[in-house]
Amino acid sequence: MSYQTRIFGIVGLGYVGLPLAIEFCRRGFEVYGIDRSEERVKLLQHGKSYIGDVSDADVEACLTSGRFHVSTDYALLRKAYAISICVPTPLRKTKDPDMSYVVNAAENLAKVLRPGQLIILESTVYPGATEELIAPILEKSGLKAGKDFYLAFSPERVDPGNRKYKLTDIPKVIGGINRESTEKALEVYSQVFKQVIPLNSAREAEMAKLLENTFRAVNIGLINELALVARKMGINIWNVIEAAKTKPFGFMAFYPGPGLGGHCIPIDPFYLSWKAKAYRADTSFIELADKINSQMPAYVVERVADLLNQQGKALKGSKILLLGVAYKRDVNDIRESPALDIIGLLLQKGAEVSYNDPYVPHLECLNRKWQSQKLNEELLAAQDCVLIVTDHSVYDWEFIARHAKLIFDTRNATKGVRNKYNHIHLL
Ligand code: SAJ
Repeated sequence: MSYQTRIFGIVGLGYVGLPLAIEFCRRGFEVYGIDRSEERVKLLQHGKSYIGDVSDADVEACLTSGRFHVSTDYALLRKAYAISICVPTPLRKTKDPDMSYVVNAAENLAKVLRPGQLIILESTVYPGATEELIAPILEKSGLKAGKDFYLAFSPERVDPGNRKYKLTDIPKVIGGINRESTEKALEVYSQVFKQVIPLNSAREAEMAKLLENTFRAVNIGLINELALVARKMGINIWNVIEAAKTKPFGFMAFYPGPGLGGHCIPIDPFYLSWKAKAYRADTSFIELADKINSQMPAYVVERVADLLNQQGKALKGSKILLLGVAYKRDVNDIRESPALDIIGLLLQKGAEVSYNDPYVPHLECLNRKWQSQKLNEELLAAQDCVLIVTDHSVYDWEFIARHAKLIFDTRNATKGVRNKYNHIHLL
């Protein structure tokens, strides 16, 4: 590789872009990271990370190498050979894709694009977005996509908090808008990722990502529905899942929960269903899974109300402590967390709500500022119901079970201690 191809650019230094920047820098690339947030740029320039999976030392080491440059100015990207776009692709309130961040990045890139550069979109988008939306924007530079510059899609597969798989251990799928674009992207990414998987088009790569995450959303919806069915039948769904898991093939365990949180799973399937509508194609599984998953917070509140009712208590005026507000175990991210819906519903019914989450010291939601309460005997004993929403590994379930009067466990977190207590109830 000649020198200039060892210069890598990244637009968007969030939970996807920053780890990618660090990895490329570690591999000896000169890295130019662009973010629109002055604050983030300043933090990085001072060797500070704001992403859980990236330490200050990681950032410091890259800065010390002299090969890590961070700025808000896209002009620096003129020096880069390959440039990865890692900006958010959320949903609008109407559950339609919000492509504004990607469009903004592409428009800024078009102003600095040079012949021979390679652009790789990593943000999750609908099938066809790279070719139909991004390529024309970049061609405002006067350069032709696939000929004067190269363009590919490579889905981000960052799994926040996952200690088992390092970023570069996770195979990297790549699809270019033409063969040459795929080959150029493979050449670059194969220097950093252990395994790169070339596909025939950007659309295949876009669709692969949506399949991965729609698969999860639909299966989580399935197990949530079966959890409600099993409960009506007086069957412990958690034991049933453990039994089904003993089958060494043809089964993958999913678990019921309080709802579907995070920045991927509740969102990505709607990029697919939105585009499918343009082809008059049905995506009823996506809609159905969303309907079931979205109803889980209300179901949880209904169960808590029933449990209190059995003690002659109304939800109104009862003290409810949520354990965990993050969207999943051992992360500090509250995006789309079902805990927020549960808090809103409990407040609507007049409950006195508080929370503890060691990963989320404070929370702003429902026009209120909340602090994570110190988890001790007094706090637990004072509750009419302790509601386990996120089963962080740090929780001492024996201690919690011993001091709480009533527990509703939406994660089967108390499986190791439940047999000693009869005040613990399961989703
Ligand atoms: N959830 C359940 N039951 C399950 C699994 C998850 O209720 O059996 C809930 C979680 O509590 C959470 C939501 O679903 O609220 C999403 O959980 P997730 O395990 O899918 O975690 P995410 O959102 O961090 O998904 C990411 C995805 N990674 C990328 O998009 C790059 C996903 O593809 C990964 O498979 C997933 O991490 C993972 O395996 O951890």
